[in-house]
Amino acid sequence: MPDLFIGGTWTGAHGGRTREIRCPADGTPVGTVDEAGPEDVAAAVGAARDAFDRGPWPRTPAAERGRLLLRVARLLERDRAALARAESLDTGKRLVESEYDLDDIAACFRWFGTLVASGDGGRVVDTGTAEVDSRVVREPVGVCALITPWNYPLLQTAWKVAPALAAGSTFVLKPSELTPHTAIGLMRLLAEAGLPDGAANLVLGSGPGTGAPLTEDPRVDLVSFTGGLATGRRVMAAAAPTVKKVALELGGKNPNIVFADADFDAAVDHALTAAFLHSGQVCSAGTRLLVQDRLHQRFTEAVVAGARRIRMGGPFDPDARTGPLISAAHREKVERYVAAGIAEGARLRCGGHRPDDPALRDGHFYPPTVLDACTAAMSVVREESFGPVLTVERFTTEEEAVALANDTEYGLAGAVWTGDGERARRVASRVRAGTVWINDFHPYVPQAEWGGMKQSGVGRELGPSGLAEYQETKHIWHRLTPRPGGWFS
Ligand code: TXE
Repeated sequence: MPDLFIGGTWTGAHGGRTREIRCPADGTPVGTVDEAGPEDVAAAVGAARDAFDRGPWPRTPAAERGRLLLRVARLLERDRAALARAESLDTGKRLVESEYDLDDIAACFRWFGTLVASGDGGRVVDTGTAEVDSRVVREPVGVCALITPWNYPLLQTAWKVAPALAAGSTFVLKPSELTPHTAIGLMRLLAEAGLPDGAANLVLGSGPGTGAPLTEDPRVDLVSFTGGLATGRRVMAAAAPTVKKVALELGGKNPNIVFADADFDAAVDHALTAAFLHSGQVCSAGTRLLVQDRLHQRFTEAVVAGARRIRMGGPFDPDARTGPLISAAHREKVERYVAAGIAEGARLRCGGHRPDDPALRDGHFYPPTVLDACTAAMSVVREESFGPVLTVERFTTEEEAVALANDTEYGLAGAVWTGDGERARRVASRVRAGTVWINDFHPYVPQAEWGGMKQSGVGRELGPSGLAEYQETKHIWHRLTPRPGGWFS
């Protein structure tokens, strides 16, 4: 069956190009999918444009759009096992993590479905005269290009698809070329749920070959992108000539600040999850551990001991606690950052080389790695390696902790650990990031906004703002009894 979904029809790529997908855990072939080129992208944008300008979806009442999203949530729950398996084969991540993701994905559809169905119906503006009915309404933004990465393929897709559809917009989705299978699965569910043809379109392929033409097409109104900073800058530049709206989520170098009065065991446990969950391939990973001087030695030793105990393995290995990196090229990038850190004076405390275990030989595995004695000048501290690499820096005062935390061009997330509630709130308010956890790391809920300050991005996903990204506001001024204004007479 062909894999591109354009105007409600499954179709192959122009020229018949395909791409083979292999599991990062052991290199086994997972499937071969169609690879879209510029002609396919143009056709998909045309279908989305037509569905927006002439189709029923943007004109479907909000309550009905909400009901469709709730149907999609139920279908996701029905197909949870198969979709989780597909996600794990594409990404190499543990099956249990993909299953958690599927629960979050269904919850995301449910949240946006409920939010839009409860609709605010616009706002009446008091103009000071009964002769005018003035209201501000929300309308769908139009045709959206949704471009997603490989670390949480279906989850990040859901964060865009669900609000776009809730708003009544139409879209063309381009998932990462490395992890296309669950996007195909989602398109099938949207069609099964009764979404009109052309409202949802799927193209598969590389960034330059498929993603770039999508960001340049003048018929696209908004580009929502999650991925790396360098690509995000390119997407923004490509959107500029036709002044498309852009929403960007571009990762982070997230500080995890631990004061000496923190709950020691909880802070150590969460420092490990913060840095090594999904082998560090998480935009909000707590990669910069900032520890107060007098706790530094004991805390770092405990983190190193914990990191050494983390067992790596493939998606279906019940004893594994983390999986491989996404690709050979990505592992080499992580290795270069670790080597650069050591060359710049960091002290390697654990990890730092490929595993010897023959069972892991065919996968892109890289062990949890801790670098101590780091400084903010090092590239491994400043740039996103996006692997299981934790850097440790020390601070003495609260002032210093805040300065170190904010010494980054990113601003996605961060955490502060302390037993002092006053200090926790002070530090949380001073860390320039879109999410700050106090005595915790990583939880999120679809009701709360997610996104970055500084170069971590533009706009917010999730929460009411996540829906507003896919809407335009319009002021409608209605004079109830027309009469001349008299300005020139
Ligand atoms: O990401 P890209 P890559 C970071 C992480 C990682 C780095 C590079 O640091 O090491 O990015 O990863 C599509 N026009 N994050 O190269 O290139 C691409 O096909 C339009 C953080 O995999 O950003 C894919 O669908 N689209 C991040 C998507 O962009 C283009 C998650 C992301 O790929 C394009 C992943 C172009 N010119 C990586 N070039 C996070 N924020 O969570 C590529 N793409």
